[in-house]
Amino acid sequence: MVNTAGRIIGASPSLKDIYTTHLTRQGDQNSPPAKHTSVPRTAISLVLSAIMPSDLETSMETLIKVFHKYASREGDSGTLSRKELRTLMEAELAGFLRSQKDPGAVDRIMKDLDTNGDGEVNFEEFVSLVVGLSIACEQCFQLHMKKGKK
Ligand SMILES: [Ca+2]
Ligand SMILES: [Ca+2]
Repeated sequence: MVNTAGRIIGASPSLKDIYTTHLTRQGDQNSPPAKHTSVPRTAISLVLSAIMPSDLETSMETLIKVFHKYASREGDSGTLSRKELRTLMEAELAGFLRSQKDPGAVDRIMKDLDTNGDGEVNFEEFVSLVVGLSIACEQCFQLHMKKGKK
């Protein structure tokens, strides 16, 4: 009596067999069990998402890249100093900075962002600035849409 595993090892399976066995096993982990026709589609979408990230994935990557571009300029390469935050805001958030009448806006923002009080802005603290501004922008967007409908 030969079990399934024995047959697979003994019969030197073709590449196609290995491929379908591997993908079927992967499919089994995600219910409902994948039919053979849906397996290639899963493989294609995995490849596509690696080549063509979504808008949101691209935005997240951009956020990380922008942060590190400025954070790596001086001192700790993983955090923004006051000077690095100023440079980042002048280059990347120029419109927002212009809208702040207060000449000490960057210092005030720095103080607000630095929740752990170490005098530097880490990525987590930086993201709260982006989230805050995004929420404000989205509210403007909603108002604009409502006006457009009337
Ligand atoms: Ca730094
Ligand atoms: Ca901090």
